[in-house]
Amino acid sequence: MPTKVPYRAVFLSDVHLGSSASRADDAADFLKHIETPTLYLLGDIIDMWRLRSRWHWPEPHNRFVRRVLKMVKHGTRVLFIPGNHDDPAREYVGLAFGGVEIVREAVHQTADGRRLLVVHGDEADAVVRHSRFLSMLGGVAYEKLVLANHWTNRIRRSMGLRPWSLSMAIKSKVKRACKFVACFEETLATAAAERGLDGVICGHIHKAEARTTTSPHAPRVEYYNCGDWVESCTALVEHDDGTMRVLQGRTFVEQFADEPADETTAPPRPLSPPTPTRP
Ligand SMILES: [Mn+2]
Repeated sequence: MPTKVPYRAVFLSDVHLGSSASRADDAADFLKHIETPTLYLLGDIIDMWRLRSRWHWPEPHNRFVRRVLKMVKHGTRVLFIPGNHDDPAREYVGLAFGGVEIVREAVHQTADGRRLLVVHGDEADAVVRHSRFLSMLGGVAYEKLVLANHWTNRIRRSMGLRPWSLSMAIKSKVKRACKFVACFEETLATAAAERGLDGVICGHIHKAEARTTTSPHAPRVEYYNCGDWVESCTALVEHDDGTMRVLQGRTFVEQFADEPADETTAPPRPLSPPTPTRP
């Protein structure tokens, strides 16, 4: 019997099953070593956008699903809040599949009485909310831009002009991304504050966080983001006293390293680099 660490609640999001970038195996390993009365799956668990264009479902993705269902069987209440990548599931809000309850959002009460809004977070992402098409175009457009930059510079050089630097363009893109993250956090914290709640727990932007916001719009509102299982492999846990903490999944699992492997052995990772997944 593997050792399990008990938590009062566990939150994870953005596993992106169905995408080659998903670290489903790491996520399943993590679930194997925790026990909790309540598990929140905060959206983008299944990447239906990706599956629609190409079917990809290796064994570790099943392993993750089996882990979740096993937890249900052992008495864990599992709440699934669909995200933008698994938005077809939003049509099934109010229903349960295999004991997994599908809800639009939730309010989690911590051991010390704080009430936290639990959402995926794409509600705060204006680009995604107003035009999913535009955001899909964004990824393709970026790849095209890299290619176009090469040819643009060849032409510019042949005309005696200085090459146009893509790295400069990327830097400004990064600057805008920083602003976006701050804006995203503030939007959600404000939404929680407006509803008289103490904070928010979300995913979506693949950036784990646990902090108290200090913006004038949302003074002293807690902002938690459980990160993702595409790159960072992080989860958010609540301890028995109500303390919330971001856990790095792989570091967490390493403490159980000498235990026997799971019922299924994972095939080796593909050698080709996985396709990046956007929030
Ligand atoms: Mn998302």
